[in-house]
Amino acid sequence: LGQKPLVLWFTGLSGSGKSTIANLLEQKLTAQDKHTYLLDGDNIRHGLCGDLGFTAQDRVENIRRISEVSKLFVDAGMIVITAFISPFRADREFCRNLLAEGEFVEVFVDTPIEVCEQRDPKGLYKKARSGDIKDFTGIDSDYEVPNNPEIRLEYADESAEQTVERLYAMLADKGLV
Ligand code: GGZ
Repeated sequence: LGQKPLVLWFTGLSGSGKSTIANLLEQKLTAQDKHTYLLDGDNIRHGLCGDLGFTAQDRVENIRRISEVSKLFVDAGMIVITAFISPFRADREFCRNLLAEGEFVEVFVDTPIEVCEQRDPKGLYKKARSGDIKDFTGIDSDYEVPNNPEIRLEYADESAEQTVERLYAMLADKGLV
């Protein structure tokens, strides 16, 4: 296949753009005949993790399961792309430590909370502010910023397509794709 199996682990706030960017990146890699698999809330939180909510304990378990599944896909030779908030450093490091050196690529989608809250595509920030939902990341639940991500996607006022081109260039520059 001419591809290096690895996990592109996206992390960032709700509304940061993780899923949108991850989806576009997957399309781009697939168009290059790369064998990819995208894990996100749609295929994980309804099935494998359907029993979990958003307490700290449940998030830890969510990320643990996703990490183990990611490892299996990497063993199968795939480029795995994950798009979860994954707010806790220790849980991201858990996944890193499951994999071999260089197989875990942390992609921090560093969109300011003000921008995420302005976007609020599902109205969740509004509900979190009014107290209708609790334990919301960035409001009343922690997001631990990555200290040393392989990639930090700085926010820019640009289209998602432009962001993905920027990301792709960074990945290519590091020889990761
Ligand atoms: C954060 C929540 C919450 C709470 C529901 N906190 O923007 P979205 O809607 O589509 O993405 C968010 C998603 C986060 O699930 P993850 O599996 O990525 O979280 S974690 O990695 O922390 O386990 C948001 C929605 O679920 N959502 N309630 N309280 N996000």
